[in-house]
Amino acid sequence: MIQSTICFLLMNTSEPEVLLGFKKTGFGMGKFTGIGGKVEPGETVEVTAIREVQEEIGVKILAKEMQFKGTVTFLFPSKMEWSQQVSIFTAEKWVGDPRESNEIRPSWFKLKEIPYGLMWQDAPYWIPQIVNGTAIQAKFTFKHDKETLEEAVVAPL
Ligand code: 6U4
Repeated sequence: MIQSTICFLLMNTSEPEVLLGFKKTGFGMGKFTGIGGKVEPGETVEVTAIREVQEEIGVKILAKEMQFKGTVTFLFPSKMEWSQQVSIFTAEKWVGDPRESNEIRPSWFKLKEIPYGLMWQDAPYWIPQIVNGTAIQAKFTFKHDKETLEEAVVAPL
């Protein structure tokens, strides 16, 4: 199965915010999620998470400033090549200001204003825990239409 990553940048001010990326092309086009992508041969998931954030929003994160927050598996039985195991990270420190790329338009959201209606259907089941600092292990199975959830299983890590 594909291995991939998602990293959420968190701004811990009096009203905490999370950075989400609007996917402009390819897989998940038109939806918001954290910043990430597929693990390339020879990479650790940490290296992938750092590389994808650099490539997609131009921000540098140091390995020691990234926290592993668990694993989420997305299963698409009607299109197994989309199924992926995603390592989830958060970071509260980075260098540079997020900027738009060909693939992603980044935006900050207050935690209470995360646009779940514009995200994958699994998002409200696991992203609240992640942005609140809880590590999880989760598995989501999609129906034949590859959009609607068939099953959601979420547990603390
Ligand atoms: P390419 O175009 O292949 O170079 P790459 O950036 O390596 O793209 P991409 O964008 O296909 O990979 O990676 C998929 C991204 O989508 C990963 O960050 C994981 C994320 N993702 C996949 N399924 C998801 C789902 N159901 N809900 C969610 N994020 C999902 O919130």
